Amino acid sequence: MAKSLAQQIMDAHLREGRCQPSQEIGLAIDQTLTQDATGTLAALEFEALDLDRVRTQVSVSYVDHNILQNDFKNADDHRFLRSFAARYGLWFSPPGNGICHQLHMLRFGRPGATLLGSDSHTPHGGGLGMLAMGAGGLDVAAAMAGQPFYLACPQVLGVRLVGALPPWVGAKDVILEMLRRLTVKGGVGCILEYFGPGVAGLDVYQRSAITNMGAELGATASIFPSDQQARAFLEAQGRGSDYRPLAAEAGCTYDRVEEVDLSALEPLVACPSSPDAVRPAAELSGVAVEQVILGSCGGGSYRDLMILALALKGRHLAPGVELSINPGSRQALAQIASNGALADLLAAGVRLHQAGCLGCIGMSQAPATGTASLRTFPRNFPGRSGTTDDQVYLSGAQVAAATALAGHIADPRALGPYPAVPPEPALRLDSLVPPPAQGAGLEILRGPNIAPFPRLDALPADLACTVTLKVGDNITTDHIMPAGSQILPLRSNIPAISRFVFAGVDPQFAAKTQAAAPAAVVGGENYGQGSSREHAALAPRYLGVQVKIAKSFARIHRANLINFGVVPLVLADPADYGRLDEGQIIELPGLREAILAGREDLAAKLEGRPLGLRLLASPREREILAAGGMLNYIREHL
Ligand code: MIC
Ligand code: SF4
Repeated sequence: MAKSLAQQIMDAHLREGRCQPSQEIGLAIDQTLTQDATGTLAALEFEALDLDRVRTQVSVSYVDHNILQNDFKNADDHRFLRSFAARYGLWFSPPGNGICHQLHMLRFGRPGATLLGSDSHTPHGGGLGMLAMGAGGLDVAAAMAGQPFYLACPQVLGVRLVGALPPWVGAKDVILEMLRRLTVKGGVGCILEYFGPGVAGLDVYQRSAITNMGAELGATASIFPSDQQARAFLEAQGRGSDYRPLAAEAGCTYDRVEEVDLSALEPLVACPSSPDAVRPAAELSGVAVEQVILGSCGGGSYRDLMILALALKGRHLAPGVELSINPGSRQALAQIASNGALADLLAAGVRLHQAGCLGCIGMSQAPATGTASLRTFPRNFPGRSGTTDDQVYLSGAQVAAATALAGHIADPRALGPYPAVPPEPALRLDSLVPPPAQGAGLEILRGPNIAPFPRLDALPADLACTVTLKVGDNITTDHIMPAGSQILPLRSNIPAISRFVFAGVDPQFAAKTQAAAPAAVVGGENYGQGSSREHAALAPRYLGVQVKIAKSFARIHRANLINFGVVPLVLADPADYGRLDEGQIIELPGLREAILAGREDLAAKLEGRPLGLRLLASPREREILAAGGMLNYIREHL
């Protein structure tokens, strides 16, 4: 049978299992990436595996999320990561170099390879024909140790692109259209594979802007074929020899096909506070905007910067509007400096920041109270900007330019002729530190911000948990474990960061849960969508959360829960959600035995009356749960 591109790459990397719907498979991982905010835990977890060196083709440790050195904490983390990389054979990318996803594609991306990253936007690399997936730090640490990456075999959803993008309509509008149609849970359990006659006209920067935000659909990965555009991109990076043509086999069929006519798209905007609340920019001209930011992994590429610069050339920002630029990479910044575009941007009145995540993860750039902010970022979850009750809109560079010039959300098609983006200057600039040939004996530098990893107990035979919080649908890991400049510096310190679990939802959560432990949290559909941060599983576990009950779970968060011994249970009858409330006791007698026996339906009781709870997990996952998490499981098996 003719195979899709995703299937070909999965087959070439299949180490365990059979690729059949919802069966667990183990895929060999060629490359890994970590970033500082998830990377310190991943590094501590890798150390716990007691190996001498990483066992991948390439592993890179990027510093891009927290680059505000307010005190020793952040600098400690960077120093730790640099010394860890040297000791264990990883490349190291220091702060200021750029955002992991942008830089990884520029320097290491290789069509047909597998990439696992401890960041949910790792699918960015799919723009270059890679099978690139996000995961929790522990799964990435295991991949660094040469272990396969385990996941439920995804379905492959074909996205057939036809036509060509009209003037002032960009790649972001393609993925916003997908979000409008499929919603933030429409891609769960799927790889989105783009194909069709519309693909050839999109360059790799446009493709990766689309695959990047496939994460917002909940998709496992998104992928484009590797063709002349991929060749041109790799040649521009001085890596033409990494090119390899790849595409779906002729006549392949997909589990489902969605068709997008690029010619019919218009400039789109995601409204507060979800990436799928999509509306045409033309309908939002009543929204006054005081802050515009161009940047992030999915919106700060050379191409994005050029579109903004060309649109702003010879014009000036509207009075009262602030337009900030967070370049995606040092290279992109150098490129617009070398071709004069940076001077046009500065003349138009923009504020220039260093390359990095910055405001996208609430590290500075918080908007003023009661004002709207429009950003080219991938996410606008409530409060993520750092301002409570924020109103964050998402768009591509075209709408961002028009909005900054107008002072309200504006349709860029009124800006006149659409300028063509010139080819990128051949400037390959970064400060990547290669791994030394030998790392043994090198010291790992640990400051006081690097707290030891907490020990977790094995699952008890029986459990009775108190529900300490009930939340609704589409709860994000930003709700569970917020980021921002107060909390992000604590990512290497679980006892300290755990005080902030659900801080924006219920400030009493940490104290209540510790007092009531063992505890349970109840959620609705798509619980734990968004970021890959394993802190959203580990920190609640540290407080005493043993069970999470939801109508459904997002992929990465579910895997993280299992990795830290929190049992992810789904309601057999979603209507039972209405019966659950804070303060109730859920009894799970014989839980451990039931889990190990492979039972799906568990005999639970809510306040003495039966409650249908279901555990959908592979035999491997069940053993991990019984052991109290993956590190215990690995220790038991060594
Ligand atoms: C995000 O965009 O939410 C983040 C911050 O990059 C996260 C990673 C993290 O929380 O450190 C992600 O996407 O996984
Ligand atoms: Fe960084 Fe934002 Fe991209 Fe996450 S989505 S990696 S915070 S730029």
